[in-house]
Amino acid sequence: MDDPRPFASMLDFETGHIDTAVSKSRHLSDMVSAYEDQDAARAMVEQGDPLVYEVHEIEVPRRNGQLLSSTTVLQPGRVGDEYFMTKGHFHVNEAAAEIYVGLRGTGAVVLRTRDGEVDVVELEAGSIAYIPPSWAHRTVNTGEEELVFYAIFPGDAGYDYETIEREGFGTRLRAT
Ligand code: S6P
Ligand code: ZN
Repeated sequence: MDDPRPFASMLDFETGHIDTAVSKSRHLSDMVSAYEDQDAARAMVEQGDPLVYEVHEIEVPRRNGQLLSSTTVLQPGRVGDEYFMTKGHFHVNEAAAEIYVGLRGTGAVVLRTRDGEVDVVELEAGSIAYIPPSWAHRTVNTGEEELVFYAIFPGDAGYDYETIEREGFGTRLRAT
């Protein structure tokens, strides 16, 4: 991909849609093993396989010096008592930090290091959450409406989902 010319995209703070973005959807069937109660997750998949989240990304070259950005629209809902969440990942480039700007809804970012240290940062409209290098991150919707946030991260960050699929985050956010 060539270096882009300067450009502006339009972000709808309500829906999270970006006019120039490429979108992808994650349904529950894409992430059954992320939830503790996998029997409950499989039952929900059979009953209609709900949409859990969508990501709308502004595409730029995936290399050092570029900045990727995207919105995530995370649905409200639960599998058993565990809130809907993203899969979560480390960046392949461990030096790559990230910023999340909360636009709508209520939730949290769950983070962990490779050594298993865990942290949780609240995310709501107006929050600016800082994800330092080397911290894996997953967002969780603890509210009753969609959780919408805008993410900015280095073009060469990359996604390591496998470590999280194998080891999880060491903590789960549940309805009490
Ligand atoms: C990318 C950034 C977000 C997530 C998105 C979906 O570095 O952290 O755009 O990709 O929230 O989460 P996940 O874990 O499925 O990529
Ligand atoms: Zn990330």
